[in-house]
Amino acid sequence: MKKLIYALAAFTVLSCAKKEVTPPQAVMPVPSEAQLAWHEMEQNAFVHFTTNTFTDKEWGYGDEQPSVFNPTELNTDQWISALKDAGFKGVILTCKHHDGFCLWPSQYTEHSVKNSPYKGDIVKQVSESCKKHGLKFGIYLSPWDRNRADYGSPAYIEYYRNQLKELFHSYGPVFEMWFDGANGGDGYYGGANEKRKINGATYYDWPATLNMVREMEPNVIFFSDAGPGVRWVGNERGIAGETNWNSITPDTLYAGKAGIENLLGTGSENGTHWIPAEVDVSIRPGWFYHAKEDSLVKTPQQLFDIYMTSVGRGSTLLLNVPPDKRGLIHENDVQALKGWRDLLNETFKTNLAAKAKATATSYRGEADAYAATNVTDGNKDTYWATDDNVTTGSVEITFDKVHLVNYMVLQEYIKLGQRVKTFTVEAWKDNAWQKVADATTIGHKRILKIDPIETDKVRVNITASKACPLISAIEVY
Ligand code: FUL
Repeated sequence: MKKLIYALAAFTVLSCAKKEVTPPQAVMPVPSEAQLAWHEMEQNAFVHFTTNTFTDKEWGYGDEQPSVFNPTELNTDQWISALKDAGFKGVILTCKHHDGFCLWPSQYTEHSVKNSPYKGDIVKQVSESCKKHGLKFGIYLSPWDRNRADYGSPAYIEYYRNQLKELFHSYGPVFEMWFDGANGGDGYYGGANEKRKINGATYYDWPATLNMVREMEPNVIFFSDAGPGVRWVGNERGIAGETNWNSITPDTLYAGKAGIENLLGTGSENGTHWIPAEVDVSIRPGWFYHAKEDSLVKTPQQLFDIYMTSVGRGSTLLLNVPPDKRGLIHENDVQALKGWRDLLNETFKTNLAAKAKATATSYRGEADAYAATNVTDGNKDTYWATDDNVTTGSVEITFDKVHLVNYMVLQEYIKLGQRVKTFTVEAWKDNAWQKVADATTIGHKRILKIDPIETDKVRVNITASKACPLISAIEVY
């Protein structure tokens, strides 16, 4: 009897061991924890505000008098609550734009709010409003400074770094730091009124500056054209590539400038570094407020389209909403943001796939941990996966009844790398599968608009993938 019990126990142990399925290996590169958090933010706001708001310019020359900066009703709570209501998770403020005027009373220059009629510390106010409303705070500090006499010399680099220290020590935590690559050459430069050329590759000594900032804020995400945290998407129209790899090989960005915008938009399938594209675009034609553009604020539908070509293509949107001369977000912009939010809420209200039946052509080791139901369970940390040697496969989702389908939302489990190269979507109609979409990458999120179709089941076919696909969510609207 004893022997039999031992044998049974051994059998149970063995069969359990057999069921243990190893998790998929990462496909490099993978995002850092901070980059993952950035992906999940999806929607951040940019705020452009300086003397330009009062002089009606886009690029101040640097000779503006601080006295022109005079917002009479400034209320950063009004900005941040309007942005929060629209769904933004973070805000990046132009603490200093190319004209050199500082929105905080920096001890290193007289060219700041401290010498303007408005005396207050706007960086402080914005960072505090962000804290109050639960949004993250980010900093834009223009490297190009058209006001400084020392711009172009080593002294300016020290000035720039001192300002970074002031900002990071006084207004953190800072989730993202924006390094703008623009440099138009000419400027006031303390009265020299001339053109100054710097060597962009060497003058700023970015590695040293980045290290200095990392010491103050280890998790900060650095934006620049080429990263290292996030890259520019290559245009200011709100459009990421339909194929959008989060990876890119930084050196190729500099190797040949031709076609660089396209490369930034699409990334490279075999890029060596995880540097996802950030989509920066303004709600108005300009980055700064101009009364003449009050009628040109993007409509809710235009903002929805931008959402589709940014968040819907696996990027994070950085939408600029500039305060006006009063120091308020203009009524037209607030209205447009509201209308946009309503459109998003309405479109993505009822996920027809939530808790729906899901089956797959195969799943990893036939283990529940990797079954198709993971794509409809509403948990982003679980995913459908195939065996290592299987790089194609389908997931079928069956609804309770026939529904009208307009949108598909897919998500990859990017923690282990971006994999999917191509996929199609089909809907069951008239007793046959009809192809409704044909697409390439997924990444953090892919949203597809499809021609409305009445159906009771849909199928996602992964047709090519760098390694076994890992799909964490499929939603249907
Ligand atoms: C550009 C700047 O020159 C614009 O003024 C704006 O700040 C935009 C976001 O980046 O490079």
